[in-house]
Amino acid sequence: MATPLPPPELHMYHSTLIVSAGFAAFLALAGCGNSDDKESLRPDLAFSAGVSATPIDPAVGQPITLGWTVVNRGQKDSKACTWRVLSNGVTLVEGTIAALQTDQTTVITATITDTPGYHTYTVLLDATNLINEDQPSVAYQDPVGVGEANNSAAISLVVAAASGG
Ligand SMILES: [Ca+2]
Ligand SMILES: [Ca+2]
Repeated sequence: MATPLPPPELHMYHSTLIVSAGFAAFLALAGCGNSDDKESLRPDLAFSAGVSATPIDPAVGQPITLGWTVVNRGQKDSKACTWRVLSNGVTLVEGTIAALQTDQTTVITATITDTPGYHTYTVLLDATNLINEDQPSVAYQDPVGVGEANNSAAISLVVAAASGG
């Protein structure tokens, strides 16, 4: 017995679906969460410099603006994802990193206040790990860190107690 071929009308329908713009739109909408895993080129969000703070010597109650620049140094565009600022493992503030093309950057600022004392603020990129940034490509050379390992940076500040009194 020979193996029966699929019905010709089904085969034709399948081929038409693959090349249709409708299917491409469906992939873009429904496949955005996992499509990275199937490709060798991936985004890689990273800090293009460290985290800055203004002022660098804040007093208690004074707003502190943290700033950093995110670059997509991978070989594929990234979708929008989440950044967070943590102190002692607690999220102080979070926001959205816009979708970035390869080599595109975006500047992000976050304003916090804190109690007196020495504090370390850690900024996490792609904090919910929405984007697969592991770089399987052999050709990918990274002098700083690879993929998921370069998604955090920190700054430490001393917040002064209220003066006088
Ligand atoms: Ca990264
Ligand atoms: Ca990630």
